[in-house]
Amino acid sequence: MPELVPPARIRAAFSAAMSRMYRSEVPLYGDLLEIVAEVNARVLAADPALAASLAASGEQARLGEERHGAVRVGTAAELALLARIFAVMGMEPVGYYDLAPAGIPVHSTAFRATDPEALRESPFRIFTSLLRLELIADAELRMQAAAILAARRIVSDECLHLLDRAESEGGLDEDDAASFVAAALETFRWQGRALVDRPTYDRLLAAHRLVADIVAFPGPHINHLTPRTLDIDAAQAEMQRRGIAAKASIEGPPRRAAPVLLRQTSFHALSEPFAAVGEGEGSSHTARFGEIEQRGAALTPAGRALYDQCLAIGDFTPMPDDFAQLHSQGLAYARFVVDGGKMRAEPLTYEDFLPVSAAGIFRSNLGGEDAAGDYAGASSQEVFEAALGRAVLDPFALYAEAEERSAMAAEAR
Ligand code: OOG
Ligand code: NI
Repeated sequence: MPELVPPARIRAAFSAAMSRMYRSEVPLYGDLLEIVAEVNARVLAADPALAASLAASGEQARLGEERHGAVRVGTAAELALLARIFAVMGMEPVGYYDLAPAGIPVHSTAFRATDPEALRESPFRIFTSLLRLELIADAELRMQAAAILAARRIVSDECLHLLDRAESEGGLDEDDAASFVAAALETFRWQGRALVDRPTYDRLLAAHRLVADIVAFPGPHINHLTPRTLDIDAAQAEMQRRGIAAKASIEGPPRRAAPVLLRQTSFHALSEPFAAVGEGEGSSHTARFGEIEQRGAALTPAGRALYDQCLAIGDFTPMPDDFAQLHSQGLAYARFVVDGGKMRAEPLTYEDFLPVSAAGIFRSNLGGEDAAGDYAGASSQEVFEAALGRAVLDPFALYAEAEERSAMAAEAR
């Protein structure tokens, strides 16, 4: 029996391959990687305590590797297929994000590794959104979009074949894993051609820019890839200094001494040429961009409720700006380390996303505020899970479990 490759290694290889591909497709992403590497090196050199803490948690090693991506699919079948592909890489759907209240006709989950050890090996995650066609008002266009989506195939036969093998044999050997990564990558490549003619593209675009992005093309092209920085303000300033068209404001909490959750910024989407059916490469589509993020402590449900309140009033003073206080007040999760015989609580890194920030990122890359539709109606986690073919995992339960396990391990020492 050939040896099976651990899923974390397949995930790491896929993440690296995706990064190479995106760098060649969107060269500005390469500039972001450069900026983030420089800023991170500077922060670590200036802050030995932070460097020691990140080294102790194994996060320093993962830092240069760390990134998330985002893709958008059109049907339940496509979502379920991606879930199977990501499962081979040890990624499970965590959390439910409803973007409709923010005027974006999708709902989403994040595929990621769930236990701290696997996250250390490769934290790669992918924010995956499913189009809610039922939110498109024009019934005729809705039917046309459904027909286009039903006819396309986003995964190659080779990839499907390897997927079946991985599922029936419980994994892939070295050769198959390499072929699987290469085949899966093709699903997310920008192909520079539409499935539809120009008038149809224009009609989809008029319904919502996102509808065109999801429906008009052969597959779920990767729409951004995001490296993790230790100082997003410095990275944002450097983007502006280099003349990169950065988003005006940083999403998420303000700059704090004790970072929480997630802060994000992006550069605006590029115009990329594509060929509509019956035409040469005369059209252009604007959807793909670059983003950077800074990650802080994971908050408990109480901490998250406080964050949401602060965000709503635009004032973060009610949230203690000190990790020890956040933790002792039950607002943030901790990771326990033993240091000189003493147990110490360190922040547990937030591994997920924020719906309000995500909506801001979507909007800034879909042509501004006018990209917001008006979608009343209930959030539909059940519908999403039915499409996915399983329930999403509860992020809070994962953080609580990680905290508990680290406490047990620390006590045992
Ligand atoms: C996803 C936007 C959400 C984030 O970092 O919050 C996201 C998308 O544009 O498809 O990636
Ligand atoms: Ni993102």
